[in-house]
Amino acid sequence: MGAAQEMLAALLDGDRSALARAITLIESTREADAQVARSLLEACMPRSGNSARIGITGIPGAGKSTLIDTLGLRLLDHGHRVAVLAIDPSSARTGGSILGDKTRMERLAQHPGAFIRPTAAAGHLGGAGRRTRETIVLCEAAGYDRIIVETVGTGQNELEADALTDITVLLLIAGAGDELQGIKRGIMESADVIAFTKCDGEMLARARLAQRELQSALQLLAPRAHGQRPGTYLTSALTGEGIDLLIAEVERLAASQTDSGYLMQRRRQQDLLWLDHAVTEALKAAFNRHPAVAAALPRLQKAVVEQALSPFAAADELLALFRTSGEPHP
Ligand SMILES: Nc1nc2c(ncn2[C@@H]2O[C@H](COP(=O)(O)OP(=O)(O)OP(=O)(O)O)[C@@H](O)[C@H]2O)c(=O)[nH]1
Ligand SMILES: [Mg+2]
Repeated sequence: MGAAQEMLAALLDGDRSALARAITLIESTREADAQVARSLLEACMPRSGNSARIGITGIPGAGKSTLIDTLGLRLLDHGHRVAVLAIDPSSARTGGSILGDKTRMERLAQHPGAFIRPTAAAGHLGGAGRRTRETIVLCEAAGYDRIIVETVGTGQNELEADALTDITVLLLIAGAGDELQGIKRGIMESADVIAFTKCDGEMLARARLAQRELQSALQLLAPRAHGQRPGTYLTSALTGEGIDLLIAEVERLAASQTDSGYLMQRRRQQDLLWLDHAVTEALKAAFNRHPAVAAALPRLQKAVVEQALSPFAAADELLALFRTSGEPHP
């Protein structure tokens, strides 16, 4: 049995370190790893799809990781296996300082039924991890049935999280400023559940008020595709306030999405999106390694910078080179 087969067998057996190694392989940008990564993914596909995929989003410091720690432990108590994929937007800049997320989920990280994987957003458009979609598949094949994806809501990547998960939970801090938190149509419309965080101490009264305001604002929005407006919750990871209610709502939504057939429909729609992503990515990669393109690029970049050529004309020239010479099959 080859090393890849062994890794796959261990992964399917629920071995966390095999899962971690498999994800590293999937995330690898080395061309030599691509083939193995692909067959690993294909082998896991038929064993995936059986989890509830839950997106947790909110501005930096909203309390996402801390809430996930508490939430995750409850889900483990209910007999679930929990995987957390925390997408760290800072790592693209800092080169991967992800200890913050590890420490904020300390209790969960120590639990044998949980798996936590911080991933770098690494310049991927939309802010989700470059391989989060594939990572979800591997986690499900490894037996995790509650997948939590933590993303920072910067106003752009909620849609990306929406394309990865079944249910989006938007976290808000009461009184932190609506504009700042992206309380606009886009983010509101992609939320299935909205929870105020840190509802303890002095915050509780303020949060009650904010909840009432939010509920009337939500009446003005169109309901989501499955015909519901998001429920609003007051939670505290510190005191445990509202956590059980929040979990009950997420579980209720997951069950109703499955029963109504909405989940199937949504996931097939997501598959089409990912097909599109995969094609775009493969084309870009083929373009980048195309010898004639690579040879002409410095000259054309220089011409654009010197304003001798428009960016569009330069792109036309590169694409013409890509189409007419070199690799017959991109
Ligand atoms: N009082 C109180 N503080 C909280 C609660 N949850 C989180 N915090 C604090 O809020 C701060 C941010 O919490 P995180 O869980 O790291 O927030 P985050 O949204 O994951 O942050 P990023 O990952 O950096 O975007 C920390 O100092 C937490 O201790 C809570 O329920 N009550
Ligand atoms: Mg966090």
